[in-house]
Amino acid sequence: MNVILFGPPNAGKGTQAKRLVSEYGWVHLSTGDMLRAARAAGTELGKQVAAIIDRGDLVSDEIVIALIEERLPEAEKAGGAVFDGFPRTIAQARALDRLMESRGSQIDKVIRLKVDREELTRRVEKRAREEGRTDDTVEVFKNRLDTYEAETKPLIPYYAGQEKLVNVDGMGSVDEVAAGIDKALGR
Ligand code: B4P
Repeated sequence: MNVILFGPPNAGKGTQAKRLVSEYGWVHLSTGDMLRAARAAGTELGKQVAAIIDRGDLVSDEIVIALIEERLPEAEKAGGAVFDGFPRTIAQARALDRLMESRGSQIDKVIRLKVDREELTRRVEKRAREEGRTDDTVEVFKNRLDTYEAETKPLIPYYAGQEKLVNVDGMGSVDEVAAGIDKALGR
C-alpha cells in the first residue's frame, strides 16, 4: 500500500504518518524530515536548503525528487510507504508517478486532511512552543500557506482525476483523525 498524506502546512500529516507507520510497518517518507536532518547534519544539501525552509518557500523539485527516489527500495521491502509532505507541486507528482510506474508500483490512495485556517494557525503556535522549528512563526506560516495555495493545491484535481483522492476531516483530535484515515484506507 502506497499512501500520500496531503494537506496544508500543519494539517497533521507528520503526526498521522508516524501513527500509520507504527501501526502497519510501512516506511515514512517525509521530505520535511529529510531536509531538516540534512540541515542538522550540516551537509552541503542542508546548507543549501536552510534559508529556503526558513522563508517558508519550496525547495527545488529536483532535490526532493532525488531524496524520495533514494528511499523507494526501502519502502518496497517494507510493503508500503507513507508519503508525507511530498509531492507538493505538479512536477513532483508527475515525477512520482513515473518513478512508481518504472518500478511496477503505484500510488494507491491520497488522503487529504481538511483543516481550516484558524486551526492551522493555532497548531503553528503549539508546535513553536513544543519543537522550536525555525519555520514556525506566524509570518513564515502565512508564506507557507500562500505557497500551498499556489503550488500544492492544484494537486487536488490532479489526484481526483486519477480517482485516488479521499477527503478526511482533520479538525478533530489526533485519534479522531486517525480513525477517519483508517476508514478511508478500508482498515
Ligand atoms: P513539512 O515538514 O512537510 O511541514 P508541515 O507541512 O508543517 O507539517 P505537518 O502537516 O506534517 O504537521 P504536523 O503533523 O507536524 O515541511 C517543512 C518545509 O520543508 C516546507 O515549508 C518546505 O520548505 C520544505 N519541503 C518539505 N517537503 C517539500 C517538498 N516536497 N517540496 C519542496 N519543499 C519541501 O502537525 C503540526 C502541529 O499540529 C504539531 O504540533 C502537532 O502536534 C499538532 N497536531 C497534529 N494533529 C493535531 C490534531 N488532530 N489536533 C491538534 N493538534 C494537532
